[in-house]
Amino acid sequence: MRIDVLSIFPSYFDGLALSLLGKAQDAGILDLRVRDLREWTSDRHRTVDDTPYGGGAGMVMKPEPWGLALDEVTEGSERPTVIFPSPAGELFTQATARELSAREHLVFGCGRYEGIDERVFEYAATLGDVRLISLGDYVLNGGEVATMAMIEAIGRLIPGVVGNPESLVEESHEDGLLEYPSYTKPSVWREREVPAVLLSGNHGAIASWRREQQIERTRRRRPDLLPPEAGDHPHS
Ligand code: JDH
Repeated sequence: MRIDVLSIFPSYFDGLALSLLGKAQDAGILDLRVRDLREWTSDRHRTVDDTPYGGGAGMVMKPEPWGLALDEVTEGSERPTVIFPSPAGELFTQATARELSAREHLVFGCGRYEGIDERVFEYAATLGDVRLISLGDYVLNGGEVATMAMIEAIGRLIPGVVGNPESLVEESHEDGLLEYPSYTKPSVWREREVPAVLLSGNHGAIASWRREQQIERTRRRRPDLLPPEAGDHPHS
């Protein structure tokens, strides 16, 4: 998979190469290219922002550098997926990560200030499939942190990126439940004991206990993921 990132803060992405994604890049599974949007400016001050038409607070990213940058990084690409992180976008979920992990070429356009001139999204739609995606319902200062989170979530779904294939096998069950709690040695730590069932060697009992824990955690935090319980909907 090829991933291009356009940002005025390219050094944000240095950490990605250090983590598990670095190995994938060395192995040629992932081709991550981070570019400074200011490469596509031509004025003395390398300007990427301007005042908003219609007035209002803050600055807006001007379209010209974006147009040139998108032309260059999508050149010769069949049908890239162009992603603009945005607080107004569709919410990013594991299903989004899975869908995007199957694409051949992703381009992330990281906005700053109050966002990007709207015409950039229209123009990008002539080059590829455009997605406005939000990392979550809170306000960040720009698209970089959202892009890093999305690349990490997408990257670990690409075969060969995650070191331990078993951890992906477990996830691929995709039963929609949250994970069970994990423990390691020592079996007693600061007066806290590991649940006895996990030390029992009874693999059936362990599997049942873990499934119960998953259901209980899911009921507490994401009741929408569970089927309605019998007797849970009184009519009077
Ligand atoms: C991209 C610039 C900063 C800050 C206006 C929006 C009131 C607009 N989950 C996520 N949160 N934030 C982002 C994100 C933020 C970005 C950019 C992504 C580019 N910014 C910015 C404030 C506004 N504000 C909220 N309204 C309720 C108006 C942009 C993001 C993602 N992904």
